[in-house]
Amino acid sequence: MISKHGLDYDAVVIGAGFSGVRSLWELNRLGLSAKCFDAASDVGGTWWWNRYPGCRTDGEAWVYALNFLPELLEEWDFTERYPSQQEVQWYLSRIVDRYDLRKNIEFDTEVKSAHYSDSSNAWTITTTKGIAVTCRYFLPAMGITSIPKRPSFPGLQSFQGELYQASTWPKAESIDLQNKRIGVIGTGSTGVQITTELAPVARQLTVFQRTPNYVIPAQNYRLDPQKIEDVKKDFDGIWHLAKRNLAGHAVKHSGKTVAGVGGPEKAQQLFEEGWNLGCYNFQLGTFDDPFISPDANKSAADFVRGKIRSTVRDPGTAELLCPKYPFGARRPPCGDGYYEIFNRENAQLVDISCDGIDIYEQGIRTASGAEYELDVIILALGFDAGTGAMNQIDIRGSQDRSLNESWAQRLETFAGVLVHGYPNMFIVCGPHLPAGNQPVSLEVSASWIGQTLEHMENNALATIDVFNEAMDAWTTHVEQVWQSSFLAKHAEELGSWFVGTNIPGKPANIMFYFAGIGNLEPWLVKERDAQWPSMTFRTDAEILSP
Ligand code: NA7
Repeated sequence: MISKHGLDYDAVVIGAGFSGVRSLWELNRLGLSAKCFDAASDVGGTWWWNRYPGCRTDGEAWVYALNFLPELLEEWDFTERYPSQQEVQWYLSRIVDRYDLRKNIEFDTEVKSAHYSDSSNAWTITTTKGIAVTCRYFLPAMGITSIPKRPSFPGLQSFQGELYQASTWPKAESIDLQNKRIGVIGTGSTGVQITTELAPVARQLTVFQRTPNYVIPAQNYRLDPQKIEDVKKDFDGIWHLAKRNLAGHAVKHSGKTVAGVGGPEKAQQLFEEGWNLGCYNFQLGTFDDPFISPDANKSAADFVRGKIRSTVRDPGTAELLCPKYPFGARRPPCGDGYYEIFNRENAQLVDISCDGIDIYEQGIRTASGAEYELDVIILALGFDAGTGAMNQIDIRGSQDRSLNESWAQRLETFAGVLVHGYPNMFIVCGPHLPAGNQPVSLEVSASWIGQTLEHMENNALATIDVFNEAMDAWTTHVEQVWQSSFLAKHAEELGSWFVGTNIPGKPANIMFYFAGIGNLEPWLVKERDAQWPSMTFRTDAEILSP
């Protein structure tokens, strides 16, 4: 397809994960020519890279999906409540083939820079392979967890066994971890999934824990035909619920407070019910106030700590696994059978909260001198989340302004989609979208981007830029929502990736919107319905004669 605007393409998308695929479909719908670059060798984005043992979603299958056409529902066929990495990657592959989008994607190609030219109103996108293409619309769709945190352990290169980083797990089928002495560094969602999966196959599994987390059972199960039919019948209802849930999950907020249910015994019973339903039912569906009221939070935290103590037989290990900070100040991982692992003969927990580690030829050594001989080390260190992927690219907007430098001062967007001074750049999935289940959030951002592009194309508008005041108003709102939570200061101190402080030297900035899609969507809908009053548009003629 030829660019309508005399450039190489009408649009360039970076990333072929959920948001990139969704954007390509939208661009196709509008009859715009598009090119998508992805560093991976196939579609999936984070679901292509994170092929570590045990990787699966912690969002339920019915909302970990795309939902822009009725046939997607008809053909929806996940097999588990929380789909595995392979299933999610296959799902996206099938969608790409279904809508003939593969031809638009250039795999194994990393984007190096994206520069906007004021005089030609074009973005030039260059790749590390030396490709340079021009386009009118630039759509970063790189998601929030694409850049792995780099390990900086002394001696890392000297290790003579097998070394894997979870988020760049090799594609080789031949990795055999059976009966090996495995060390896992990291106890976030990734580390929890790896630990649970590998404990039964390892000869010895050693988990190096710097900070304990509140791990909530996922309560995963296989989907039987009846469940699948129920989901398909109520798909709209499920998505309606997810859009109103603070974290984009199909869980109804209960309207109950811990103090208001008639005493601690009743509260305990409700926590237990949430625990048995799993993951976000416990976190978001049991009570409305654990993330608002310190007392309610303590009740939730005590409940989980009680579960840890009653599950883990060795009291010393149980205490090490009990977080001392408030529930939710870091993202609680979901995983079935995690705490039970520490009752196994072949599993041990090593507390490194006060003890640095280094890596030597045979394994891991703590600063206090203890040595752990290992055949395999797995790093599950997390991500440079939110802004990491965009900061890795040299993005320059109007007047050569660097996005990296702008965001180092303050992370600013309008509704997570536009940034003042970066005309025609539409972020599909990046910082400032609601925290939580990304497929639901990006459905909102991608369809709004499509509507805005349609408006521009239909009205011969060449550029869009958001007013600085509008961007400031949204950013201030995101910051105020975050600061109004008593969890904010704990998260910053704990080095949470919510604020970027898990990455040494990264300035603290709230990366996500904590008031949910139900509050984000009206900002975008109002904007569209009022004909984009917070945006300035220019025609081609205005660009040629400024
Ligand atoms: P997380 O949740 O950021 O967890 C990373 C883990 O790695 C965490 O336990 C960290 O300990 C640990 N870590 C990081 N650096 C070090 C060093 N230098 N030494 C020891 N331990 C370290 O990342 P995940 O990948 O598990 O999950 C991220 C999200 O991605 C997840 O919620 C899904 O949405 C997908 P710390 O806590 O910093 O002490």
